Formats: sequence, structure tokens, C-alpha cells
Amino acid sequence: MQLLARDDRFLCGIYRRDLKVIGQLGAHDQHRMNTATREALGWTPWFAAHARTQCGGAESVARVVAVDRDQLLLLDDSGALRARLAGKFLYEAVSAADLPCVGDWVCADRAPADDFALVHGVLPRRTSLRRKAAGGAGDIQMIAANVDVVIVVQSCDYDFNLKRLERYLVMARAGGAEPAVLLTKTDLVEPAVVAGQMAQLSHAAIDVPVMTLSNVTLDGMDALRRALEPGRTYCFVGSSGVGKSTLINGLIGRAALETSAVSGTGEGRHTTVRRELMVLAHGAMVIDNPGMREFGVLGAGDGIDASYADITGRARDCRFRDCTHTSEPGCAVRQALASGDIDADHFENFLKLRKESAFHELSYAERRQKDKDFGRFIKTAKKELGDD
Ligand SMILES: Nc1nc2c(ncn2[C@@H]2O[C@H](COP(=O)(O)OP(=O)(O)OP(=O)(O)O)[C@@H](O)[C@H]2O)c(=O)[nH]1
Ligand SMILES: [Mg+2]
Ligand SMILES: [Zn+2]
Repeated sequence: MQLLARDDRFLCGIYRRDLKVIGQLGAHDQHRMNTATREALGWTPWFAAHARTQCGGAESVARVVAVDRDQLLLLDDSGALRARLAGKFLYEAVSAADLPCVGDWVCADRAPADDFALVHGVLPRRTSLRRKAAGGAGDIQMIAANVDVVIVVQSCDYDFNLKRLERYLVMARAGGAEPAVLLTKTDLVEPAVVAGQMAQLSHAAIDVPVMTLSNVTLDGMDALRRALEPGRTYCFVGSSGVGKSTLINGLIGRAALETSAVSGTGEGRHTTVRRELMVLAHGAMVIDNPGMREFGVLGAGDGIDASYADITGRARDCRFRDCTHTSEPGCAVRQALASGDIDADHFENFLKLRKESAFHELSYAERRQKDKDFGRFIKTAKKELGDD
């Protein structure tokens, strides 16, 4: 499998340089250097504390940089290695969200003669980006784990959509990551169009960093590069065709990722089919994603409250603590709506996302309980058959 062959692409920049240095150091220094290298991949004392209690004695830790069905590509302080999930781990996983995804730290071991390492466990996620899986009710799809910043990419040309943007921002915050916005293809529109979109963002009280970029004129490229800090992980998400892979190629400095032209209506062709994490020369890590059509919110209560701080701030003055801002007397939010302090569209979207999130959360909880019950049923049945 080509993707999972030892790939130089994952060892670009600082990482490869560090590996060279490691080779020249004595054993004691080597250990120190290895630790430093692991930190360059985002390792922190928080993970170390979990690894001490969760990883077996013979296991070491590595970061997941790509997943292809049951195969994974890991990166650790000795380089990239291919891995599979250990049978016991796979057996005990209750839902897809329990399995490793890009950005996860895992406990793994490898017998010297084996091509594949075996993954025995996933360390807790410091942050995660998830969405409601497309289609079907109540399933969570993990997009990436241990992401510091989610950069939502929209193209100024055709793609800009405030409501869709808010969904991404809500889920980024719900998972504990910082959100940011990147508007691409500024070369295809008049400056006034970009200015209008920026005005819409501020009117909707979206107070996250907003950057603009043209992959053609490279306007904004330096600012983007400067915004990416060494040792931190940045996850680029957005519709197909907005230029995610093109901009990552720009950051890497060569065409490492496949890209393809959009249709006449600006529709992308879903060129990228896998998520993958790459280490840039100056030490920041970036995750490319396939274009996403929908971004369903789920269990995002906190993310919604943070994204709509203008509304939740007002709500503190409502007479009732559990005010739903629909018909209660003494509702400060409705007062702000009436006076025009809060935009009606903005408020509608807030209510809609809150309802959708709670609905999906409930069906997810029900489904998980069913899966658990089913798991228990299987275990009991196996015990009765003497097969456990
Ligand atoms: N004019 C212009 N074209 C761009 C820009 N950025 C990307 N493109 C073009 O847009 C097309 C799609 O770019 P990709 O990088 O493949 O888009 P993507 O977001 O990775 O798409 P998926 O992998 O399908 O999710 C390519 O033909 C790019 O050359 C830009 O800033 N300006
Ligand atoms: Mg792509
Ligand atoms: Zn109220």
C-alpha cells in the first residue's frame, strides 16, 4: 500500500533534521534529543502522565499521521512506522470514535522481525474535532485529535457561507480547539467582495482570527506561515475545492499533495480522500482533510455558548435562569433582539444549532447504550457457550 510505505514526506523539515542530529549524539544525549523530538510532535507532560498508566511496559508512544481502514501510519522519535490495531483493542472498542484517528497518540509495540507495529490503546484526547457522521442517525465521526487550531477554509469565490462557517466554529470550540477562518482565492474576486465578507463576519459577532489568502498571487501566504507555530497542530477543514491541499503544498514548498481544478460552478472534485498530518520545515504540524459537504453538530452545547457569546452574555440578565428566550417575561435576549442589538438571523441560527445539537446528542446517547447492551448480550451469550 503506497500511502503506508515509509514516506519521506512525513519526515520533512525539522523532523528530518532532528533525526540526523540524533544519529550524531551519544546515548544519554540521544534520549534527551528523542524527548525533544517527541515534544516537537506535540507531546506534553499531560500525555506522559496518561501513558504511564495506560501503556504496557514494552509499549512506546507514537502519533497517528494517517489512517487507511485497518492500517495506520505512525510517527515517533525514530521515524515513521506502519501499524495495525491489536485484536483485543479492536474487540473492546464500542464505537468508531474509540478507534485511533489522525492526531491521536497511541501506545504501540513492534517485535523486531515484524513489518507492522501493533496499537494497543489510544491516549485520552486533549482536544478533538468531531462532527455528526453524514447520513444515518446519531453517529459521531472523528475528524482529528489533539488539534490546537481548527482553520476553517472558505473560498471568497462561490463558497463563502456564514451559517456553514458557524457550524465549523461551534464544533471546533466544542472539541476544545481554537477556531480560525481562512478566506482563499482572493485573486478571483474584487477587493470589495473580500471586504464585504469580512464585514459580515464581524456583524455576526464572529470574533476569531480571520486571514485571507490567494494561492495564485501568494498574497497572505507569509502571514499564514507566521501564524503557524512550531509544535502546534493545525487542522484545515472546508468544502472540496477551496484550496486546502494547494495551500499546504505552498507551505511545504512543493507539490506533495494532489490537487485538481474545480468545475465551472466552483464545485470541488473531492480530490483529497484521506486525512493526513504533516510536519512543516519550521516545526508546525498541519492536517489536510477531504472536502466536507455537511458538518452536522452534535453535543456542542459549550461550543455554541462560546460561539454565540453575545447572546449568552445577554442571557445572564434574563429573569429566569433557564430562560429559553422564546416567550418568558423579563427576557434580556428578546429585548436585545427588539432593539436591534442582536441580529435576528444570528439568533435564529443559534436556536437552530442548539436544537440540532441536543437532538443528535440524544440519539447518539441512545445508540451508544444500544451498542453497549448489544456488547453485553454478546458477552453473556459467549459465556454461556463457554467461549469467553
Ligand atoms: N484562483 C485560485 N485558484 C486556487 C486557489 N487555491 C486553490 N486554487 C485552485 O483550486 C482548485 C482546487 O484546489 P485544491 O487544493 O485541490 O482544493 P481542496 O480544498 O484541497 O479540495 P479537496 O481535496 O477536494 O477537498 C485547484 O485547481 C487549485 O489550483 C487560489 O487561491 N486562487
Ligand atoms: Mg485537497
Ligand atoms: Zn431570555
